[in-house]
Amino acid sequence: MKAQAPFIKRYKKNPILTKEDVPYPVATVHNAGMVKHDGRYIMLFRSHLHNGRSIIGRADSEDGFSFIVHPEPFLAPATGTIFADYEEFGIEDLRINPIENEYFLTYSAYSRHGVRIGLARTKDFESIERVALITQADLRNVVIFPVKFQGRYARLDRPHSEISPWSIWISYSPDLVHWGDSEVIMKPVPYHWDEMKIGPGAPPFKTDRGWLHIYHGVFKTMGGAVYRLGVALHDLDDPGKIIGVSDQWILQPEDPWEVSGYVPNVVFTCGAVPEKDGTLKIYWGGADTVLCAGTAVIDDLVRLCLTQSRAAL
Ligand code: BMA
Repeated sequence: MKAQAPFIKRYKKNPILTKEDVPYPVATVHNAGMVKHDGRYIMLFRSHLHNGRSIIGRADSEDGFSFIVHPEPFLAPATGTIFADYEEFGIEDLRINPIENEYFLTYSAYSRHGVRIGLARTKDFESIERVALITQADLRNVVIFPVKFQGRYARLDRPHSEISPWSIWISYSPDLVHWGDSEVIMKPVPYHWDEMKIGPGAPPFKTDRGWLHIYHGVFKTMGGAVYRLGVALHDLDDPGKIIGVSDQWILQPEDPWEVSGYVPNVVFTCGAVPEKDGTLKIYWGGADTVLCAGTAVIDDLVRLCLTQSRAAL
């Protein structure tokens, strides 16, 4: 049976978080890492400050839809360490990667040297330790699989290139700090909704049929770029092997706060929460201005990858 659109059902009270909900001055609230920790939903969201640079805030929720923002920012650019040199222009688009009873946070660190990825760790979201900068410039959107494959961690990322449209790569590591054996595994398709570039979105999570990865794809129009979300299924034992990629997008900008805002026509995800009942809560920034939520049936997304797939490469 074919899975039917809409694959993501928008929460009826979107947007779920705006700058008015934040108790310190910010211009936007978007692109949030998400996790369910000890039964509570924790959201680590990006905000532009009024100087155009970004920091990360924290909000908590009992039900995954109504969030209360903490009075102070969660993470701001580092000072006084090696990280400070690379976070000078701000930190953005944090992902929460659950690995071995800990959470590894991957975020974009911007500076005069380009954009790199910072890795930090926390067990409780109270004390956080920065571990390392795990990429050179220019690479973004790092998500890490929750388990090791033949003794090595695996991540998806997106290097910049002037020769080829920006694509999704995989790399491996023995210790989460040193990464290698990189390979390109998924590329945009010409004259397709993700023709301009693609990049990892939410950290992949396990299903019976494979690792499900929600990614973003971009199409350039006369009115600017349109950011949409798509879905791919990776082999359970070999995450570098893609079993299927949905030919169709699963979400596109449609609500007024997705179509217009700081950057028009953007839905961008950094996090989703799979639930025990087989549903998924997914979170996205609308027009780089507000945060939205929706739900999906995980099996529908898996079926979409298996039955209506385009080539990965
Ligand atoms: C990407 C990133 C995201 C942003 C998106 C749309 O390149 O910078 O943080 O949401 O563009 O502006």
